[in-house]
Amino acid sequence: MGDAKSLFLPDLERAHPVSGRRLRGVRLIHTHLNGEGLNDDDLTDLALLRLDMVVAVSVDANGLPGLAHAAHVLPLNPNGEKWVILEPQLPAQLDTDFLGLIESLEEEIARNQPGRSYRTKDSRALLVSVTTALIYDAEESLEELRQLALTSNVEVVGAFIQRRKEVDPRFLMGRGKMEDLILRSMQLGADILIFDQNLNPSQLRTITDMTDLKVLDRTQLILDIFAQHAHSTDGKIQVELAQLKYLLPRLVTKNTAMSRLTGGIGGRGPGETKLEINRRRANDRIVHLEKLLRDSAQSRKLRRIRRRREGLPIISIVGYTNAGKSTLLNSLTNSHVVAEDKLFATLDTSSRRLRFPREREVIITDTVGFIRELPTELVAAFKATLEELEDADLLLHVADASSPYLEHHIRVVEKTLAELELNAKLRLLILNKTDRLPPETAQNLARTLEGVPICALDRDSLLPLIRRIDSILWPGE
Ligand SMILES: Nc1nc2c(ncn2[C@@H]2O[C@H](COP(=O)(O)OP(=O)(O)OP(=O)(O)O)[C@@H](O)[C@H]2O)c(=O)[nH]1
Ligand SMILES: [Mg+2]
Repeated sequence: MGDAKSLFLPDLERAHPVSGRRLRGVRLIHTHLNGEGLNDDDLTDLALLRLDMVVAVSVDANGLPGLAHAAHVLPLNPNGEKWVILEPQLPAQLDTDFLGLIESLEEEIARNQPGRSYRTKDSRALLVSVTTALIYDAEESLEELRQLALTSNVEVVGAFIQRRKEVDPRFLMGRGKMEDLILRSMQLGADILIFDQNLNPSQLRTITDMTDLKVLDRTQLILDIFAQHAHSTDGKIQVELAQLKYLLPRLVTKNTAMSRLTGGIGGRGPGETKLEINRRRANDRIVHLEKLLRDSAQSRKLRRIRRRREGLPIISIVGYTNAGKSTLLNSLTNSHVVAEDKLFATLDTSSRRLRFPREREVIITDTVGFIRELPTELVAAFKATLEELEDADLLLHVADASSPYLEHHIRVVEKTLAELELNAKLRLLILNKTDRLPPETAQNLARTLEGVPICALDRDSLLPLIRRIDSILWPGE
């Protein structure tokens, strides 16, 4: 399999997929012609390829076998040791029960992974953040990533933050760190690495070249949730388009990497279908979907014209995801739009009529939530849904006042509105979930941020808001 200088390893994931096991079921036994023991490359292969064991037999000047050096990885341990190198022995004297050793190792690793269900493949993730940001910010962002993962029905088994002065645009993180990461994921029983930062195509390629774990980034995870939550025809088209456009430049030529993109999480298409990613077909599909969207743009336009003719003022609810937008729409209009403690529960716009005091009526619409670091292409993909916002006479910006990240969320929403060229619209900040705060805190926030405090779950708390909207829409009356 090699010569004096290098070793060629076949594509192990093809021949010996790891699925269901922790170790690969492959032992690498090779010779070292200069009589040296295990080197760094050997140990890297051991970890990255999840080998059961690596053995190097040294050879003396006469071509006779010298000592056999062997190493295997270790289960999660308090000292953070990654592997153990066994006492070197002459091959003829080796009396280790290798199979027994490996089986007990598998068992011990499994014991550290309670609740592992083999029926749901692809369900345990290790979250990774490689960042130049302060640890506090990285943790905030990772916490959100955890919520995203939960929404996507992925179990999170651990998190890994690496702070760097600069992030390398090609490699993201060094080989040594990558090795730690992959070993940790094996010890924790993770099948997926989810990166908090969006990976550019070359970063994704270097990482998938090093491991056969599934690799996703923040945007892919969000797209996966979108794919599960899109219901309307337009919504589904938009999601599939966004998925294809994001994934196409990231398609790695290796077939294995392709299948890693398609199966399970990250490969779910809208409406229970599987996302088909094949470079040539994908391009045709993009053209087709774009045409569909253009066609339905026409009927959306007619609908909007008809609505404007009715002359009712239009109010749109915007805000960070999970802030309580749908709950507010429901309470205001007594309706039953889906509202849940999940990120991106709402993807499709829905409109209701709302009756105001003095026999006045408005149309009020609920929209998809915003989130930090949503790539501009993704925002653009939602243009069709969001174009309704252009008609709005007033934007209600709902924020979760009980979130420790309130002010950050408000900034993200303002920034996204600016990107959508909606920042000239009249806006009213609403501080929701005040039931979770002491009353003075809510009052203080309302004063400093100039917002209206409400609890969207409690209709009685909405009266001041209704009066305020009334006075904005019909000033001086
Ligand atoms: N305690 C409390 N919980 C609230 C309040 N308003 C909403 N919630 C809860 O917050 C969660 C999210 O509410 P949604 O209305 O789905 O939020 P959303 O902004 O529409 O979220 P997405 O559509 O997912 O972006 C739900 O579990 C609601 O029950 C509130 O005033 N107080
Ligand atoms: Mg909603």
